[in-house]
Parts: sequence; structure tokens; C-alpha cells
Amino acid sequence: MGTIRMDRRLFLKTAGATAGAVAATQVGCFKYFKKGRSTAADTKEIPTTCELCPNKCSAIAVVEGGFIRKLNPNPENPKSRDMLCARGNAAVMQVYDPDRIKQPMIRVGARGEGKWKPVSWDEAFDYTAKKLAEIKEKYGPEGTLWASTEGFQEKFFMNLGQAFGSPNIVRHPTLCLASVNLAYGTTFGTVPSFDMLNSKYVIMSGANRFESIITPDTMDLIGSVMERKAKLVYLDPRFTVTAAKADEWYPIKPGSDLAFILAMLNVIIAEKRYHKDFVDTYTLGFDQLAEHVKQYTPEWAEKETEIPAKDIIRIAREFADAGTRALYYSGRRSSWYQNDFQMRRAQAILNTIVGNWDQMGGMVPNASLPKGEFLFMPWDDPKASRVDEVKTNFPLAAASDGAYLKLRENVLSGKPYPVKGWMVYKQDPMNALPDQSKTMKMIEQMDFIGVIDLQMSDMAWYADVVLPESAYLERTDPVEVMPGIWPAVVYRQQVVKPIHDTKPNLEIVQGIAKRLGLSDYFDYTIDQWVEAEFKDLPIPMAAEHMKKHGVWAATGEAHYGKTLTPDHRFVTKSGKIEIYSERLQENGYDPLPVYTQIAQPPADRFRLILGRVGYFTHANQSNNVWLHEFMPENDLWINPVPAARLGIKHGDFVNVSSSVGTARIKARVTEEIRPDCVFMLHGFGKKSKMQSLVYNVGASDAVILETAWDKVSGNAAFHETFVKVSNA
Ligand SMILES: Nc1nc2c(c(=O)[nH]1)N[C@H]1C(S)=C(S)[C@@H](COP(=O)(O)OP(=O)(O)OC[C@H]3O[C@@H](n4cnc5c(=O)[nH]c(N)nc54)[C@H](O)[C@@H]3O)O[C@H]1N2
Ligand SMILES: Nc1nc2c(c(=O)[nH]1)N[C@H]1C(S)=C(S)[C@@H](COP(=O)(O)OP(=O)(O)OC[C@H]3O[C@@H](n4cnc5c(=O)[nH]c(N)nc54)[C@H](O)[C@@H]3O)O[C@H]1N2
Ligand code: SF4
Ligand SMILES: [Mo]
Repeated sequence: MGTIRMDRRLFLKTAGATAGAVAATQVGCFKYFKKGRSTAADTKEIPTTCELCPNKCSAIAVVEGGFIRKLNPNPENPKSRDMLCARGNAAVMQVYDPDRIKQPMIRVGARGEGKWKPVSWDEAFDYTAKKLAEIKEKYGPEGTLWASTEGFQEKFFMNLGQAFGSPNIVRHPTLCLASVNLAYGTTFGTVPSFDMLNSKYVIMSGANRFESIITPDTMDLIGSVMERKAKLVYLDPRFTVTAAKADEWYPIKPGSDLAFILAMLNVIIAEKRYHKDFVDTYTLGFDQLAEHVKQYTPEWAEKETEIPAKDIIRIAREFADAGTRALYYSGRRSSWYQNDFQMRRAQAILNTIVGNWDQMGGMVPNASLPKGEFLFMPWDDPKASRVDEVKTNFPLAAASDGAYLKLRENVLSGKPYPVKGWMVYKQDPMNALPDQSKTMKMIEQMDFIGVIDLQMSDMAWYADVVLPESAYLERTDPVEVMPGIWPAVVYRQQVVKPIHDTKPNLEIVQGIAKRLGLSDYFDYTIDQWVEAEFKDLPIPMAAEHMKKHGVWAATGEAHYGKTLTPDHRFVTKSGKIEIYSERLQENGYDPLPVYTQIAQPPADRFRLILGRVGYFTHANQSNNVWLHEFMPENDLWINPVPAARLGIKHGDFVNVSSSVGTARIKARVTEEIRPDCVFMLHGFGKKSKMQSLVYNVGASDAVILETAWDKVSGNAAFHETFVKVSNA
């Protein structure tokens, strides 16, 4: 089954277009294609950069008669490795989506009633600025919240929040990768890349790379694992596509990966299979580690993980024998459990003791490339401190990103001060945060909500004003450096003119800024910004090159071992790789990863776990007509044993309920999941009627997920919710 799914799901360099031809006729989008039919003479190929997920692959748009006919991968980008995934192909339908927001709109009915007045941009800007100014007058600039997710134009939005004077910029990392970044950062002083292409032995906790696409890791894993140059050991309570392709798959007991890693450390140290020279030269605290892991035997770990001790011992030996070419892959979405930080720290330590740091086939510190900067007028620092009190709650976390779930608690309690305005860019907090009813309460207590999006997300549906951004294929964005083992600079240029009355984010920001008297801070055009960035690229005729190629990467081999000189100072307190962390200890955390068993579901409940498929990004591509065809509705994975006990048959509707909500969804009875868990995909059960394909279809997990976070990083802990399942 995994193989069949794999064929359909992944790397559909052409399948996106094929699927699209069918879907487009079905939903009446065909007019865009017919209207645009033209002769080959006016066919243009314009390089750009995909914005459908965080990877930013390089693409080449084929434009005929002013219409985008298709997107091709751009082979010049070493990060995307000549690949455009199904979503990347379907970006065409982001432009021609009949459900797109086609002009600015102001709410006229009650929030969520769906009554909108189309307005001019002047009216939308006047209204937004008036509301923000009223809040500033009453509560100070800190009474506003600026929430956004990564994207090349995100910086302009954050800059507006800062120029306005708000300390409350909150970004997506504490819903995503904050704990893994903090764990590797604490250990090495930086977050490395993983040289999967050259690795000989890869272990993955979750990190479903054959579906949750991260470039270049996904393609490199195909190169190494599928061609059997590397062995892949995969731990996941579900049988994912990655499990299907792995050499060994263990349906690990959820939340016990730390026990598995600690037992591997135990074996490798007890059998003296670690890299002694590396440990002696570059690390701090190995002796304390050796003492600490004595208690974590494979036999003990077998009880925690349900992975046989003999396999843990064998895997530990094989891993250590692969030496500097062995990798315990970090994963990206580390918003799993309340002890996530320590699980990721243990991975980092395991990688350290086999000496894979800065080695071919190991963890490699990222290389970067220089680029110029546009110098704009700076603003004063905000006077108030953050509403989420990051510095006191999570002293080691990246304060500039905020801590979203703690922030929501504080906004709801009105302490330390009231927040009454919420600006949102490229984010759907209604679906990205757990416990939708809490997010609804937060919405209800806001005096004003403004959303900048392309489509009527659930968040936009509850907003007061909706400011439609042009799709990435309709705009020019800032130049970005993609650090990595093979770093690249990428450029996104306008492929077609906006087909509706939309604007790029910079112009939306400028429209609001002007009315707030903040124009001086945004006194530039996107072309001036981009020209300044081109300036320091170390290539002749940089602007011409980037416009023609869309990407520039240094040629030649990767350079390993740059940090492997005994006098190299790592950016840690001691200047060494910190196996034992005094910094953690000083801040009241365990200096070495200590195992504590996470809460387990009672017999009548299941743990709800999350993940992705290859053809949707988060909650936001399920309404894309080409992608929707792959999965028109989500379902609940449930193992046949508990399903039989509960009288649930494949295809039955079931109610899934937690302490915060209930969702109604179809059951998918499958052996591809452990009996103690259930799984559902994100992006369905939408409240927005302007997401016509997924409005009220399937269910949203955000309704049932409870609020919990990792103690060190503040990252959401999405896998701590227990649910009851019953026939609906
Ligand atoms: N197609 C696609 N690709 C994407 C994205 C997307 O939305 N769609 N999003 C991108 C982003 S922002 C991110 S953060 C990454 C996320 O990518 P990953 O870091 O790979 O994370 P997920 O796919 O969310 O979850 C990984 C797996 O963890 C498993 N799991 C759950 N609990 C446990 C446990 O206790 N132990 C173990 N070992 N496994 C467990 C789940 O079943 C799931 O299959 O993907 C990126 N790539
Ligand atoms: N239940 C649940 N919650 C999760 C996760 C999960 O797996 N399940 N995953 C977590 C993770 S890892 C992450 S990274 C976050 C992601 O959470 P979000 O950032 O909210 O994710 P998206 O759904 O990708 O995007 C939100 C909005 O951006 C809009 N958008 C897309 N492109 C553009 C653009 O060019 N301009 C503008 N203005 N808007 C655009 C989309 O239409 C969509 O409405 O969610 C986290 N929360
Ligand atoms: S992985 Fe797919 S969606 Fe993400 S940037 Fe690359 S092509 Fe676009
Ligand atoms: Mo993420």
C-alpha cells in the first residue's frame, strides 16, 4: 500500500499538470486556460521561487499569452535539486483559484457571519489605520499583536508592527521547530544541516521525509536510501511512506524516543564504540554523560519504547560502526511533547559522540553567501515588554519569535496588559493553534482583526478587514540566501500581472503605514530593495544573472571540516560542543537529558498524533483544485483491534472528542497505526464558506487538540491530547 501511495503522492513533476487538466474542467477554471491560449511565439520562460511551503524551490514558469501554462523545476538550485513537488506544480491554481479573495473587503455582519462589503484599497487602508490608531490611543502600541509565518515578504509586515511600536511580534516557530532549533543551538551554538546524500546510516524519529518534504533532505534520502547506499531505520507510530521505504520500521510507543536514544548512548559508551579523539578534542561533559546513561539500559528502554532490547543494541552498534557517516536526523516539526527539547538534545549528543560533526555524511554547519541590504530608517525600540513574557517564561528561547500558546493565555487573561488588535500575515491561527475554541475567544475579545492572505482562511473569515495579497507568481519579492551545505541565493520575480485587485505585501504595508504617519520607514520600492540586495552578490552582473536564472549557487564541492581545528570556538558558553550544558543548569533545566515518562492515555482513549501528506501544505492547500483531487476529505486512522472493540467499521462516521471539543470524521480502519493512537490530517473541516471544497468537509484537528507546550522552548506540544472515539 505504501508503494502505491508513494507513486501517487510524490515528485509529480508532471502529475500536477495532468491532475489539473481534469480538475480545472470540473470546477470551471478552464476559462483562464482557454482565454490565454496563444501561439508558441509568445511563450516566455521566467525563473522564480516557489512559495507554497518553507522550502523555496526554484521554478521556471512557462507563460503563454500572459497566462501561466505550467511550472517546471529549475535545475540550477542545489537545494531543490531539479525538483518541484505536487504542491509546487499546483501553484498555478493558487493564481487561478476561483475561491481567491479578489478585492479588499470589510466585514458588515457579525464576525463569522460571512457578510462582506467589497471596498477600494483606500477604504481598506483608512479603516485598518483608524482601528489601529484607536487601539494605540487607548492601550498603547503594545495593545496590538502582529502574527506571521515565514515568507519572503514577511519582514515588511514585522517591520510595520515594530515601527508601530509593538513588542508583540509572534511568528510560527513556536508551533513548529523552536525546540529542535534550541536543542541543537544549545549543543553546537548553531543548527546544522544533515548530509543525507553521503550518509551511510540514518535514523529518524518521525520526520516523515518522503511525505513531509524538506529540500534537499527528501531528494538526498531518495538518492541514498532508495539506491541502498544508506540504511534507514525509521521510528513512527504510523506506517508512513517513509516507513514503507525504510530498511527497518519500528512502531515506537509515542513519546518514548528519548528512551531509545538514551539506551543507544548507553550501549555505545559501555562498549567504547564512540569516537574518542573527537570527544576529547571538541566536547565538554562526556564523563558526566557516561555516568548519567548507565541507568538507561536497552532492557529498560524496551519497556518504554516497545522496541526489543536486542534491536536497540544492534542498531546502536551499527550506528557507531558507521561512525562519522552515521546520522540521527533532527526532524523539523518538533512540536510533539512537553519534553521535546530534551529528546532533540539527546539526538544532538548521540551524533556528537560518533564524531559526525562537520563530516561528509554527517551534520554539517551551514555555509552562507553574502548579499546586500537596503538600509531603511530605523525605529525606536518598543517601550513595553512582550505580553507573553518570554524572557521570564522561556529564558533561553528566541524572544523575537514569541511563544504563541503562552501569548494566547496572557491575551485571554488580559495580563500583564490588554491586547485588542490582531494583525495576521500569511498565517491561519484558527487551524495552526490547538484548541480552536480558545482561539475563537481570543478573536471575540479583539476590537480589531486585519488579515493579509490570498484566500479566505478560517482566520480571515473571522476578521474585520481582509487585505488580499497577490500570489507569489504575481509579485517580485526580496532576494533570499538559502544557507546549507550547498548554499544558494534565490530570487522571485513577477511572472504575470495580478489578475485581481490584489497587492504585494509591501504595498499593503505602505498603504497602512502612510495613514499611520509611518511612511518614512517604508520609503522604497521593491525594485530598490532588490537592487540593493543584488549589490553584494559575489558575481558579475548580479542583477542580470538573477533575473535570467532566478538562482545563484557557488560551484564546486562541499567543504567539510572547516570547524574541525582544535582552536575552533563553538558559539557556546564554553566554546566547545556542550554535551553537558551549564547554561541549561543555570536556568533551572536538566544539563543532560533526563527521561521522564510522558502521560499515557487511559484504556478508553487514544493519543491523537499529527503529520502530513506530500500534496498539502499545512491547512492551506486542501482547497487548491488540483491538489484537492488527491484527497477530497480527511479521515481518522484507527487500528482494526480497537475499531472492532468499539464497533467501528471502515468508512463509518465517528465522533472524536477531547476535553476541549468534538469533531465528526470518517474512520479509516488500518493496520498502519498503533492501537493506542489515532491520526488525522490537518486542513479540513473549514469554517470559511469561501473555501468551497473543504468548507464543513471532514474535520479540523484544531478543534480537539488541547493546549500544551515544551517547557524549555515554549514550542507547542501537539501530541499530548487524549481522545475518545465513538460511532457518530
Ligand atoms: N508535503 C508537505 N511537506 C512539508 C510540510 C507540509 O505541510 N506538507 N510542512 C513543512 C513544515 S513547516 C514542517 S515543520 C515539516 C514537518 O515535517 P516532520 O518534521 O517530518 O513532521 P511531521 O510530518 O509533522 O510528523 C512526523 C511524524 O511523526 C510521527 N510521530 C508522532 N508522534 C511520534 C513519536 O512519539 N515518535 C516518533 N518517532 N514519531 C512520532 C507522526 O506519525 C508523523 O508521521 O514538513 C515540511 N514539509
Ligand atoms: N493541527 C495542527 N497544527 C499545526 C501543525 C499541524 O501539523 N497540525 N503544524 C504546525 C507547523 S509545523 C507549522 S509550520 C504551522 C503552519 O501554520 P500556518 O503558518 O498557519 O500555515 P499555512 O496553513 O501554511 O498558512 C497559513 C495561511 O497563509 C496563506 N498564504 C499562503 N501563501 C501566501 C502568500 O503568499 N501571502 C499571504 N499573505 N498569505 C499566504 C494561506 O492561504 C493560509 O491561509 O502550523 C503548526 N500547527
Ligand atoms: S517542496 Fe514543493 S511546495 Fe515546497 S517549495 Fe518546493 S516545490 Fe514548492
Ligand atoms: Mo513547520
